[in-house]
Amino acid sequence: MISTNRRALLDTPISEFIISSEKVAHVQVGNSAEHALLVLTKTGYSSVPVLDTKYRLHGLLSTKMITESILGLERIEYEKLANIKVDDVMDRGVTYLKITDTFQKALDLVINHAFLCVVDHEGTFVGILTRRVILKQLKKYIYSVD
Ligand code: 2BA
Repeated sequence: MISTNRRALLDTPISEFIISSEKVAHVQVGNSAEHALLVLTKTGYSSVPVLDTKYRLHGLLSTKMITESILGLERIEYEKLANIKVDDVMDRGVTYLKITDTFQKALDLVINHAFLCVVDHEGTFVGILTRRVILKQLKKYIYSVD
């Protein structure tokens, strides 16, 4: 019985747990690092997806990536922010999930990633899956088996 429930959770499609794209803070390819820093600071998220106008996923951008790009020898060179583009500093090697992937795959990946971007069959960004949501589901499962 327990193992059946466990299998059921592991096989659950991730589509049930996604935070949909309209609720996800993001920046666009071509935005300046100055604008991106504003978005990151205002939303409070340490890292957000980088999308194009067709909502295709290009990478991830964090405050750390921006700060490192303006780090001079003795000071942070804030005046450079307006001339640096998101594309110049983002991480392009994004680990992502497909909408058809299961909870099991997400569980494996959230060990090393605070969140994962999710794309549909055409490669369009549909939202994110966060470590918080995965942990909540795991907690629910653990408390339900006795
Ligand atoms: P972080 O920004 O480093 O946030 C780590 C955890 O801190 C979050 O875990 C959440 O529990 C809490 N937190 C941070 N900012 C918050 C806020 N503005 N409102 C509510 N809670 C906040 P998770 O929820 O598991 O999220 C993991 C990561 O996913 C976040 O890392 C962030 O990079 C990204 N993320 C989550 N929700 C997002 C959204 N709506 N838009 C863009 N990125 C999001």
